[in-house]
Amino acid sequence: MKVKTILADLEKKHPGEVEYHQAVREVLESIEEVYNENPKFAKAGILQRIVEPDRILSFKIPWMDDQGNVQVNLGYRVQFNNAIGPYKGGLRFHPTVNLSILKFLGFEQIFKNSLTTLPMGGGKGGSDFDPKGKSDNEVMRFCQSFMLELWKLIGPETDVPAGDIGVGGREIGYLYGMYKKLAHEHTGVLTGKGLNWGGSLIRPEATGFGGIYFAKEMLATKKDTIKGKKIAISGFGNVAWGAALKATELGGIVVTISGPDGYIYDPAGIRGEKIDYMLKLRSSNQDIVEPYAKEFKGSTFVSGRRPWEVKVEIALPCATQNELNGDDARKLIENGVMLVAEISNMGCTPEAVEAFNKHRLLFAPGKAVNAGGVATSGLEMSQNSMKLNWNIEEVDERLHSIMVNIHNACVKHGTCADGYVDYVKGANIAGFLKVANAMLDQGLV
Ligand code: 2IT
Repeated sequence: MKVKTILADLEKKHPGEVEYHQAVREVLESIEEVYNENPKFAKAGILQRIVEPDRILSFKIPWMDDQGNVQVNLGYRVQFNNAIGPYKGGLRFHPTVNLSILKFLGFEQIFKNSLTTLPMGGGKGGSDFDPKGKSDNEVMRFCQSFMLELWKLIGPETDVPAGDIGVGGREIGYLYGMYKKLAHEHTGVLTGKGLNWGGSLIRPEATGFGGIYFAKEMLATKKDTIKGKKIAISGFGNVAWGAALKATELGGIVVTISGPDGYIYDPAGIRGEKIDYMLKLRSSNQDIVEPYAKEFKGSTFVSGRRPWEVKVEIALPCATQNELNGDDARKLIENGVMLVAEISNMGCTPEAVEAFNKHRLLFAPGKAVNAGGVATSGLEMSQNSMKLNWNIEEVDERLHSIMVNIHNACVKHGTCADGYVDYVKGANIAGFLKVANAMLDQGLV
């Protein structure tokens, strides 16, 4: 079956699931050539099989708030593909969560996890629960109720969830506590665990660190470095924090962070205690960045706007999907941006990606750039299996070499006739080939 037909069928079968369609279209269009050149893929129905999740668990999460009122949220786990390892991928708690978003994330996760070279399949889950303004006790009761359903479907060799937006160390702790009680075992069923109970060093920093290691490799193809470059970062959560730390360490000047309320412009650079302050902002559970401007002189808060209007050399979306559109891309290009790397999942719209490619800028997609997060989850799983812990240097070195290898895979499969590296194409082809060949080996299941 032709790629065009598969895409049209998918859109008909799942009307309105626009993020899911967007993610599938991007992958299928970039692997079309490889797919057409290898008739064995079509014969085995690889594409029709890979675009549909193996199964989806959907459930209700009743919980009680601090006022004694009953609240009900929706929960999901999408087990997408386990050809190369157990299902693996984060849980997102955010009011915008729906099946389209989790299916796009789960689909992307297949190829991202394949790129890491570690044995992990693809999955994703979450809830429309809004952590904003909730107390610790409310978050705990919600997580316990969530796990009461989820635990039946997961296991250290079956499906290993982790964090994503709205799910950090605190949530993983509450989720893990309930799983442990229900399953009556202490195993590596979740990653992003606390250091005292099976977690890995560097996991909190890994997505951001990995993203900067990847950007460094991209710049190296132009014999350039991060040193002295002005950088716009969006978001102010875990990913933005890790990216700001590593970018600053390498001599970059991070001039923005952002939240749903607007963005902070700090021309002196967000460094040192200002990066620590991001953690404080996050733990206040208010989902706003405005207080930063009151705390640090010389910085300004720009209400209701996104940071892509600031003149920078490097732009790093670190918040959520489709957070940088065609207009933002044009502004960045006018202002002389040279590198855009998605550290968020599918941070740029297709129009933005097209504009970057047309201008032959360095642009790389989330599934390559942010793979350091899940890769370090994979390293956490390895350590859990061995019942041993690696030190910081050991984990960081492995993370670094994984990111260099992902970059090399993108260059190998994505270099165009004029020498331009199409990282989207490279990441999709490299990620796809491994999974598709594993599916061929394992027969029609
Ligand atoms: O999008 C992602 O790769 C994550 N949220 C991390 C997933 C994981 O299993 O560590």
